[in-house]
Amino acid sequence: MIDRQSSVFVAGHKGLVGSAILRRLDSAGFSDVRVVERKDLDLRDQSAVNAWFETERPKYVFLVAGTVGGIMANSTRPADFIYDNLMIHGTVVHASHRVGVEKLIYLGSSCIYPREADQPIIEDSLLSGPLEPTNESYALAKIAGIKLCEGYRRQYGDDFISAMPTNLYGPGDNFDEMNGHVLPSLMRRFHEAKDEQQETVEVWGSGKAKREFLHVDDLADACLFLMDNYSDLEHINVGTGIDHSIKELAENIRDLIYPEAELVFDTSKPDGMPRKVLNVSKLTELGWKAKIPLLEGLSSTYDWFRTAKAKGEVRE
Ligand code: GFB
Repeated sequence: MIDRQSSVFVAGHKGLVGSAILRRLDSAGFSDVRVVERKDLDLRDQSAVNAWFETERPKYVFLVAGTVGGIMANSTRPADFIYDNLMIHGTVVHASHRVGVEKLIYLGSSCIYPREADQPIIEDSLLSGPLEPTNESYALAKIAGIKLCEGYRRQYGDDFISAMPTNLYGPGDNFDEMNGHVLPSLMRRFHEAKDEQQETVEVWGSGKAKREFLHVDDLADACLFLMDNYSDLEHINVGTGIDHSIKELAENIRDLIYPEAELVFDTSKPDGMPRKVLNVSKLTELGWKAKIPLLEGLSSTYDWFRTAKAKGEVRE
């Protein structure tokens, strides 16, 4: 188990994942958690990151910073997605090595796997075929991050591990209708449609694509579990192992927010990967399982959204 009194750095603490990691570290009794604001440290700048690590000397690192977004943001901003992520992963891993960080966890994404990978996707599918074009830049940067951690372990013996989460959601998500991921984008669209008493709500694509959704508090719990229990070269999948069609997801969100609405599918928008569900047996065998069922997670996330919106605290 990693020492609860030691210094821990959470890179990306303002994001969906980073804020959930902070909540989990707090509930686990960590007493020395360090964070840094973006205005005070550009994680893409190696010399600035080196200087910060030399001053702070964290013992453990949660590397959960990055430029992220849904299918539209990925398709329209490929340069940002590849550059920002390649740089951030490189600087933080390298600086962690330089100051002798004891253990680091790096988060990839299920989009690292080939578009035609056998489902549910096993860890070994990595680099076995072409990627899904709508998120190729992001996936390539994420694959480079996995190989960085592997490289530093092979060459220097650094205890750097990689976890591959499936599609995430929860409090603190980006609820922007154009740039967010499907779940928060649809939540917002149904919420606004209800406010404006619109009869129909638009859902992108055919609705047939399938996705697996993991509540971010489950992910944060899995990250701490892996920091405590896993030290190996191979990346490890984190998910529920259960997927749903986008149509099912949209119906669940409609039933929760605005049951009178009629769904309209806009097939001019991309479906992206047809299916993307992780095989989570490796993690299950280690003793970890997701706890928050989708319907419960949808309801608590919508409660969070409404409260945050009323306070003007929703990221968009
Ligand atoms: O979460 P999402 O944007 O990304 O989901 P991916 C896209 C799927 O949801 C597609 C459908 O099948 C869309 O057609 N969809 C329906 C919508 N309505 C909407 C909507 O209003 N907004 C959005 N965004 N989608 C991401 C990658 O892929 O997965 C990231 O782009 C990351 O890089 C993430 O890896 C985990 O699941 O397709």
